[in-house]
Amino acid sequence: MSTVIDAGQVAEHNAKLQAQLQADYDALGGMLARRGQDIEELTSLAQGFAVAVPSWGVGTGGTRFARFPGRGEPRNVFEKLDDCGVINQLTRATPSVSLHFPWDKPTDAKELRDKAASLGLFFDAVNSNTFQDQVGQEQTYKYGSLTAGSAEVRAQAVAHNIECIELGKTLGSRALTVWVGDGANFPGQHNLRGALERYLDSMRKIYAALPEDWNVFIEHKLFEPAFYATTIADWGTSFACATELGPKAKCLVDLGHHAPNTNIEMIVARLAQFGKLGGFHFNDSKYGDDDLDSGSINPFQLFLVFNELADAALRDGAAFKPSYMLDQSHNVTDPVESLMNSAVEVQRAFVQAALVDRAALAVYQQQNDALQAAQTLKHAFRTDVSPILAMARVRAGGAADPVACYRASGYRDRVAGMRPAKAGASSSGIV
Ligand SMILES: [Mn+2]
Repeated sequence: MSTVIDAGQVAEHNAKLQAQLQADYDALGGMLARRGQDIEELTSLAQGFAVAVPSWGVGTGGTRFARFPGRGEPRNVFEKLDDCGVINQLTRATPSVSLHFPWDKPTDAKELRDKAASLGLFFDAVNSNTFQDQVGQEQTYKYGSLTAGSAEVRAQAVAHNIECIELGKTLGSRALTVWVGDGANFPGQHNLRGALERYLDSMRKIYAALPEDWNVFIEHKLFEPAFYATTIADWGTSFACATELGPKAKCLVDLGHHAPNTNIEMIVARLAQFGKLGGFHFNDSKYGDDDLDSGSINPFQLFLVFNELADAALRDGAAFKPSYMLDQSHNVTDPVESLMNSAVEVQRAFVQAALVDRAALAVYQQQNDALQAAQTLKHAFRTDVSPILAMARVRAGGAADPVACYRASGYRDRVAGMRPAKAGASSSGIV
């Protein structure tokens, strides 16, 4: 039984909404034309946007307290790919998947690559995992992995990362993302400088195993599970390590991995300026690393991040190509719906940033006209580009309204019948 949604159902859904969408699109096109902007160019731009879906995102997430699984959750990486295929089928904005090892470790990597290709998907960065112990593992990561005091633990963590690179090569990935939760819960528990020296020593070995056309992304995170001093806690440490390691090492910005009120768009500008912005894990946050749906709490911040990315793209041209990935935890929603919505919200910020009148902004900045400079950004942010996003999807074969189309398709009911719950099964962690 096929698990992707029938193309006829998508076409029928779009046909029902076609007249309404065209009217909204024409109205927006007229308004943008008066501003000197061509809606067709913006629609093409939207069609070129892509953000990777995390394999771990299609299962229900959870907190430190509990996980409440949903119906029809994928039980293995092949079923995860089916869900990712639906997300891309309806949004046409998520053609790639970011895998996480060992959760997604295939017995036959080529079979997995073929499965992805059959769904029109490919693989983005692969993620290593040295923040939990696996069955049968010799050394424990309880007291750290790449930074551990024990040489045996560090060697095991390095070997795992190199294995991820080898798997990624077979799967067609071009990057490894490394996040370590290593750190201390007590003052004095670690020698702060010594831990970072050991991290660099381990990362040099991983870096040496990277193929010529690969990157390694260093993901920083302020806290958790280490609550006193996380070794790679901030972008400054990440930048220093990426610089130390070499040109293939870059920094990955997970929006949720910062203190509340941190100016993330400025971090993005700094990393872009110095050629070290490798990519993103998009999500949203209210308090800490909440991993809420992208754009659900602070869409203006997301827009300001893309405003910096648009500026960097103008300055650096085609050479500027950070990787975009979602990284969220879906605790109370259908993960497929959350991921579709989130992909659209990130795409929305991308298109809104393209609406910024950069010539006018430069003049206001030169004139020290702070109020009008801010209004120039707000003007773009306040423009509802939904008809552009919907038209981009429909023209590419996606759904005018992905969530409505998904619900009408009965996909969740269908897979719930095919995927009976498996006791104790959970590989839906988030990083
Ligand atoms: Mn992340």
